[in-house]
Amino acid sequence: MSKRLLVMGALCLVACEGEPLTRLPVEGRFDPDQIGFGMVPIGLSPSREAVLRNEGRVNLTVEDVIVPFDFVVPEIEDGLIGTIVAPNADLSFNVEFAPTAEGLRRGTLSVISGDRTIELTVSGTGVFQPFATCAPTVVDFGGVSRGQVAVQSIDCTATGGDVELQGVAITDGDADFALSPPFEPTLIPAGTSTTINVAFLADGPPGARSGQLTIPNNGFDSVIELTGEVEIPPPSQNDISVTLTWDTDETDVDLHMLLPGAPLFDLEGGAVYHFVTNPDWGIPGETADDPFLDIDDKDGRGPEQINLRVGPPDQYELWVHYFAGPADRATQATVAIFLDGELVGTYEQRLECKRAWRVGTIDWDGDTGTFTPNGQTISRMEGRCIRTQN
Ligand SMILES: [Ca+2]
Ligand SMILES: [Ca+2]
Repeated sequence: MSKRLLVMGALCLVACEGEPLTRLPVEGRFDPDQIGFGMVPIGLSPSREAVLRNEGRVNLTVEDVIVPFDFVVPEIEDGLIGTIVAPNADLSFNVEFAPTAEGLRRGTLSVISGDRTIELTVSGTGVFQPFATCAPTVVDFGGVSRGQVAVQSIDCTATGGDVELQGVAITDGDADFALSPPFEPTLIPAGTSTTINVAFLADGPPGARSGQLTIPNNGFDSVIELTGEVEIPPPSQNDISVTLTWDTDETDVDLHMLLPGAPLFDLEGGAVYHFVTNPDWGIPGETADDPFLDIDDKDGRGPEQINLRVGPPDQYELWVHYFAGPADRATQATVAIFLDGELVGTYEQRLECKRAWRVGTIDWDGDTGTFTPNGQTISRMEGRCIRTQN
């Protein structure tokens, strides 16, 4: 056989239609290979994630899934059969335990792929016991401006008898979510409901947050997923808001705001800019009085934005530095300054690469402020200017 044919034969082991020269075995396993649900009140159906790993060199096709009595795989209704798992890839799906009677259930959940059966041991004990059903099980607070607090309610209803809720707590993400007010241990009489209020404390840089609320009841945990997104507060919610834009593509111009005496490019927390995006100003550990570089544009035109929600009385100096771009092309930078939600001025300056513009100084007394423009420009060492050849 020629070398070329040998190579094609090797490829056919995994890739060719029809009958391969040699059939490689399907290899897979569940990791972990058992799921225990513990005691579950009859009427509930908690869910756990099963992970099936393809450890072979050929695709693993889910041809059938055999599920023991009182367990449920909802994804079977949703196209699980026929799923192809590539070599070294994982397939995750949910397994629910929905006991219909008291006692231990233990069985084997099997995934069939070719002549291979991959097994997962599942177990749980059904118990007759009152329980609380809590809804919704997923709470999405949506977008909330930094500094705002959003509250949503979860209702828990006692089924099958009285239920005592004790130890309700934020078990993940307690910097972003809180029980508001704190939830004291509560006895819910059978057939009635109680309300748990959860707050999303939007703080820190813009972006997604997630957490979990755990509601233990009669030895069984209800877990509520919490999500929210911190949004940039609008100028009306900031004492000081400054936006920089410029008029060239593929150029990085930067906005800097400095405390009195702090140098440009200060790394000690006296300045907010792209190297130090959220220094602790004002009261140490208090976040409301800290500035944020909320938008950091590096590839041209901006906007780039600094916000300070609760500004301590002080003088804040604004600078704009042309950090990176073509050495032979200037850009027109524009700065818009909002104090207490009002636009107090828009200033423009033409800048070449590595030049810095001292825009001026904000005098802020804690309630209102004024802006005094400066207009000086200086050269800086920092920056990357690209020389183009003519
Ligand atoms: Ca920038
Ligand atoms: Ca602070």
